[in-house]
Amino acid sequence: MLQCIRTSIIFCLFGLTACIFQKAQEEGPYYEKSVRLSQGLSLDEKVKMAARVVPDSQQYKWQKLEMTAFIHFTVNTFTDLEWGKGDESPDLFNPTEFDARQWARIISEAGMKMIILTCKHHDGFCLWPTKTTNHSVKYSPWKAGRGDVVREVKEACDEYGLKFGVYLSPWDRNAESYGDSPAYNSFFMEQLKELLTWYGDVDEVWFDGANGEGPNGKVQVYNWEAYYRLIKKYQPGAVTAIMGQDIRWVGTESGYGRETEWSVTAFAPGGSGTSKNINKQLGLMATSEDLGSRDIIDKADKLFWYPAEVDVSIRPGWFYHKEQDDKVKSLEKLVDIYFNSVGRNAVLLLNIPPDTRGLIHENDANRLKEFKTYLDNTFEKNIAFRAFTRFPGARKSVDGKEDTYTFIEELPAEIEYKFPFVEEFNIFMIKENVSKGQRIENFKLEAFKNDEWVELASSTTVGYKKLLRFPITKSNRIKLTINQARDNAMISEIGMYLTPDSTKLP
Ligand code: FUL
Repeated sequence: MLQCIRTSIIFCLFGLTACIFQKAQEEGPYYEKSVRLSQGLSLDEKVKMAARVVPDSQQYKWQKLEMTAFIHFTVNTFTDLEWGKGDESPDLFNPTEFDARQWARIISEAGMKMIILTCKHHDGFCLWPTKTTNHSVKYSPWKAGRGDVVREVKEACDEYGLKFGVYLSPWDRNAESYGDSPAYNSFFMEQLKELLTWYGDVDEVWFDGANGEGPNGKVQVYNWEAYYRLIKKYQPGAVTAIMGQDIRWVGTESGYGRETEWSVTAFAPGGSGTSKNINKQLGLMATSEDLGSRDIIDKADKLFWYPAEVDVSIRPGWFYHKEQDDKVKSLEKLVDIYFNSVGRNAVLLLNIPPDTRGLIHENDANRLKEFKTYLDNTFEKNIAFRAFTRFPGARKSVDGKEDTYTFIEELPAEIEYKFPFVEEFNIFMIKENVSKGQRIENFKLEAFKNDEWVELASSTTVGYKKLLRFPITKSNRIKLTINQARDNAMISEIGMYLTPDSTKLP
């Protein structure tokens, strides 16, 4: 009898746990990278499908990098130009103290996780000893033509634990074949193949959208699909960006993403004819304000996981210009950019152009140090870590673990968090579990002050990470309200922080 009771209790407990466990889960399906919306679906059905479009593993890994670095370096560095004409002599390329390890050290110490190098910019000069043209480092005086910038950068990235990406400009103002489409496509693919096969792992391939006419006004028709196939063949782990299939240009070069930034868009990736047609039909461009609202979803036949990358230079130009030495962006500006890129569901790609010595200039290096110190001091202590909460499962949003999350079925949901002491804070962070899709459409944050709830901030989308700033507030209770979501909401983490110097910075 006793045994029987014991067994029943165990069963009941087991059932209860299973029930609680089930509540924190949801049934599929999920759609990796894209989903087709068949005709006749209601808007609600379409929105639910949008909520279940998820990144593939490469896109998810990429998103977690948060901050990455761009390096613009080529003959332009020596001619003081932004866009070389393509007729520059390789003799011009001669950095006197070239040191890729200095770049990688400064960049990794600044907390960035990858370097994307302009292996070839629009002027066509190749930073590696390519076999495809004489317009390269091989024909320059640097290291008597025996140097290879790409190799040195890749080796430095490996040494400092950084990922490595290649920028290869499709537009080439030097190549004779440019504009003779089949000939240039095979020339370009040969260059791409060298970059993909000579240097080990490549993590991102960046195809610029800037494009001009070839000699005699000839227009080059790129074979994007063939380029993508080549990348899949030789570097299946790489993401392709901008005129690629995985990562979207945010649409500005100012460092600012959208407040409402959906990683699921109706905007079709890449440069293929099919994508162009879809985008033309929907009237969408990378710069459009809205790429993924309910209105857009309603018109779309297909949705894509296509997250945003925010590229911006630390100086006014993409390339080094001596007269810009005192125009390195201020700490305040860099911090603002951080909150409006990483803090708006995007990855920041910050350009740091080496100078004619082949070194990152002291002014840029010092600013990056200040930037890192600011970020460390700000995000060192999460006041909300292990906060007390009665909302079922909400402790998982303050446990400091990425892979656990608070699962919310009923909306609106009010989640209150209580801290052991009254604290000061002026930054709120919230992250969604985007491995299961991006869903939150509207939320607000309040603090309990003088016997009432006071609104601190509110916003629309969350995605991988949203950061919101507000005046310094003192309290030991905050309340997060998720007003609207496309499906069950899943909050992987929240944070409350205090900026170290809030008089200087917003
Ligand atoms: C643009 C280019 O034209 C600029 O020179 C720079 O490389 C920037 C990142 O992309 O399209």
